[in-house]
Amino acid sequence: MPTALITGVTAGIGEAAARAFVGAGWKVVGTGRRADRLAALQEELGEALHTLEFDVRDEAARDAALDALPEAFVGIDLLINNAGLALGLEPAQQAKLSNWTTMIDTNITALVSITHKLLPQLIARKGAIINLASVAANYPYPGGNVYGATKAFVRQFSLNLRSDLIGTGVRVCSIEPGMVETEFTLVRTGSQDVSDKLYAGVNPMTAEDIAATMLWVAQQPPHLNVNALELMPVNQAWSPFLVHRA
Ligand code: 8X3
Repeated sequence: MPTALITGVTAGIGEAAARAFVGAGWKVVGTGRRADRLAALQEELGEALHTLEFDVRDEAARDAALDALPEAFVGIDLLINNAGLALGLEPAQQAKLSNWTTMIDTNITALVSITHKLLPQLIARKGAIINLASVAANYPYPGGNVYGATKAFVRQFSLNLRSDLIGTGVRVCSIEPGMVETEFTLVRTGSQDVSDKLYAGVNPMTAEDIAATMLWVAQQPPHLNVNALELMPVNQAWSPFLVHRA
């Protein structure tokens, strides 16, 4: 049974991915900050899941947890870098610097750091990495400023990893979803009402949709690498360029 390490399993896509991979017969190491949610998921998924409580930005806590994994979960075959967030939709000139640094610390620094830590075992096991980017990596939008830039980093880091890892057998994929109804917009705006209105009538993608896509990517034959996959709900597309007239 292969083992996947999934960051951020306490909600949304990460939680759905933990269910999907356990359901497909994988062992899962699931990380998150919220102990109550980790315990509920543990209760639900049983012994195929091992939960680790830490903030991905806390390298010391992360290393202590990863270095003490029980024997059955030692050796990661697939790293799913799911943990990440958006904070704020204000224009750059009104944004809080602390929101920007939190997004950079979580979406970039923590992702790079855990990838660096696990690369030796992923190479030894000819494993795989699935990084959660976003359509915001590929298209600018008002208020996307640092969030989109962090996801552009995730996409390009994924592609560059592939260049360096050629010959190792390690596969790397950047998953780039558009609108998925999760806690994402509540976290971004602090308002359940704003979140509900954003998704109303859109029939957005679900966490389960993206988890199923991740599982499909992981289940491809070892000679095939899905470099990047961009997904949107049918009811989301692009807008014309903004033009300001004086
Ligand atoms: C966020 C995607 O389309 O909700 O990663 O801005 S979208």
